[in-house]
Formats: sequence, C-alpha cells, structure tokens
Amino acid sequence: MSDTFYGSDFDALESFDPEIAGVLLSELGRLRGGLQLIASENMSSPAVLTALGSTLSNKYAEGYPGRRYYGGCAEVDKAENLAIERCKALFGADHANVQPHSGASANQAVYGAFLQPGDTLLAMSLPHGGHLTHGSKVSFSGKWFNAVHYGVDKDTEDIDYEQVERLAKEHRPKVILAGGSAIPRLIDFAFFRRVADEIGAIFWVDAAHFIGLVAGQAIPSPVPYADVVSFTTHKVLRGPRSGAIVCTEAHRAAIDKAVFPMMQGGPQMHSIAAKAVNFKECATAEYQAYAAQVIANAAALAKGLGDHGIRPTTGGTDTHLSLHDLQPVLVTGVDAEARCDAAGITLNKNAIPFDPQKPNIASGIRVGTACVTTQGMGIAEMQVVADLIATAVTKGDADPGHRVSTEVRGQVSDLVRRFPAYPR
Ligand code: DSN
Repeated sequence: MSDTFYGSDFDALESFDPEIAGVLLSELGRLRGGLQLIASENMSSPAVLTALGSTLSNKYAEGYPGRRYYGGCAEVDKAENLAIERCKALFGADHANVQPHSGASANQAVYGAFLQPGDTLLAMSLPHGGHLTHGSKVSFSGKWFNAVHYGVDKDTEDIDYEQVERLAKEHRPKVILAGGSAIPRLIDFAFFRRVADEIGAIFWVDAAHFIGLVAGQAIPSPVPYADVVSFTTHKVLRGPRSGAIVCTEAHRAAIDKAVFPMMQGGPQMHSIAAKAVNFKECATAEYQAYAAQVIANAAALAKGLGDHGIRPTTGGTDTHLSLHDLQPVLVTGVDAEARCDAAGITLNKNAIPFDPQKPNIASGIRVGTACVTTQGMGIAEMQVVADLIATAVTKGDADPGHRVSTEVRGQVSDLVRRFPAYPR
C-alpha cells in the first residue's frame, strides 16, 4: 500500500457525510447479503472502481486524444488511448469510440451517425425482448424515427427471421438493428448481414447484454458482420457503468462526430480509465473461464427453474440470461419479483412474448448469472438457487416477515456467505 492520494477516501466521506457513507455501506451489505440475479448487473472489480473514484473525474477533455478543446489533457489522453487500443484488440475491431456515457448515449450516437429524423429503422420490438432505444414510442428513437418492429416466432419464441426478411424488403429501412434486453438465444448475425446487404442497409448490433460473453470468447462475435456495434460496459462485461461503440473503418468519422460534438460534451475520463482497466481484465484467461461459466450457470438455472414448472421461454438459453413464463405456476411477474425480494433474491419481472399482462404486471421473470458467477458460484449452486426461487415464487409472500420469506432468506444468507461479494 502506498500513502499517495488517488481520489477515494472513505474515511473522509464518512466523517463529512455519514448519511451518504451509510448508503454506500448498506448497499454493500445488500450486495453481500442477497442473491443478485438481475441480468443486466454485475460486480466490477476493485481496480475498476478505483479508476472510477479517481481525480480523472475532474478533467474536461472535449474532443479526442491529441485533439482536445482544453489544455492539460496529456494524462487523460494516455487513458483514452489505452482504452481505445485495448477495446479494438479485444474485439478485433477497426475502430473504437470509448466516450459514450451509457448504452442509451451510445445508441443515440448511432442514430446520429446513420439516420435523419423520419428515416426508417427495423428493430426488435420491446415486448418481444428489444429495448426502449430501439424505436419504442416513449423514447426519442420512436418519436424521431420511423421504427418498424419484428418479433419472435410464436412456436420457437426465438427471433422470427422470416419476418425480419419480409419487413426489411417491404419497408427498406436505412438501418437494421439486432439485439435487445431479453433475448436468451444466440443471434444469427450472418443472416442479418445478408438481409442488410440485399437492401443496402446499415447493420447495427446492440450487444449491450452479451458483449461480455463475446469478450470472453464464449459466443460468436457480431463484429465481423456488423457495420457498427454499440454496448454497455457494466453488464456481463463487468466494467464501469458506461458505454462504447466499435465500427468498421468506413464509419469511423461518422461515429466519432456523432458521439462528440453531436450528442455529448465532455467525456467522463474517470469512466474511460475504468473502461481501459476492464478491457485489460477481459483479455485474461480468468475472464474467459468466467464467461464460459456464466453460460453454463445460466443453462443450469434455466433448467432448474423449468423443473419447478417455471418455464424458460425458447426452452432454455445460450447466453447469460433466461426468461421464464410464470403462467404455469399461476403467479404474475410483479408478485414473483416482490416475493423474491422479500426472500433476499433480486430479479426483475419481465414481459414474455405475447404476454397477456400489462408490462407493469408481466407474466414473466428474467434472471441472469453474471453476478453469481463473479462471486464464484457454479452449476451445483444454480440448482440450489433455482429451488430457492421456486419456493419464494410459489409458496412465499411479499411480506419479509412471512414464514417462507424468512426461511428462504436464511438459506440465501447461508449460500452467499460461502461466496461473498467483494471479499476482503
Ligand atoms: N435496463 C437494461 C436491462 O435491464 O436490460 C437495459 O438497458
């Protein structure tokens, strides 16, 4: 340990602002005390968190390395160059822009680069597993662009590829988008590339959910197929809460101009440094083992829940997440989420394809295995987790004082004590 000051000083925070220090501590307690199964969350490393909590947060650096609108950028230029080079190497990409503040910001920049207001986009519908920023009417993307949506096939519950091709030929969108937030199966990128080429469209992949599995070489990469790939850096990838874009050389200038100055101002240099740390972590053998384990765990959890009648849509998963239909056990998504919460299990209600319920009730739950895998759990633990979820959902209650909630919470506590989050 060095006595040099890097930026973070919990003692100083605690003495000045015990209320916020208390929130930090109780959130750590929440992470350590329960099961974290939100498919879009993870636990980034102390090295990533250290870069995030650093003095790089202070620096204005509008522009790009070597081309800034502020003085004093030599040090942050080093951080951004490292992040860019590591990101390009990790994904074999021609170009990387590491400035997007989030996944939604990255997606805004892709719209800015390729579409004019009123232009047509073809994307997956939100109720079938897409994302708000993929043309939902309540998002800028649905208000400013003409979004046409494909969904999943009623029988397979996987992407309806025939519909994608039919809608592409009928509407001739400028951009075709693949990806979403509740897609358990691998996406056929070669198929999308062929359809995009046939109509002269840009092929964009929003890889936010699964990019960590690509980084760990556990699933095929969209990078060789897509014109542009946007992603968040905090889901399976396990970096800071942020975003990034990779693209082909042909689109480098359009993407860079769309991120800055079109959509964003000053980049968050602390976050960019943290992304650089994360990309270095992703290039290790340990990370590859983690990515493979995330998938093995997700498959085991999906099967375990299915064995309890909590049906996995598409019959299972190829990725880090599974989506489950609760109709066979006669429980709604909102009730399942509340019952799990009371039992120390954090997950989210989720619409399933062709859901008869409104989105705020939902007939499903979505579970992901990034956090529990980061904590070191394996397939044997996933069977236990499936049993605990099933008990909470089918026999539990939203009241934490209920007998079943208390019992399951005790078993959750025993399990996570063996696999502590952020062990000292
Ligand atoms: N909100 C994220 C998710 O949970 O999938 C996507 O932005």
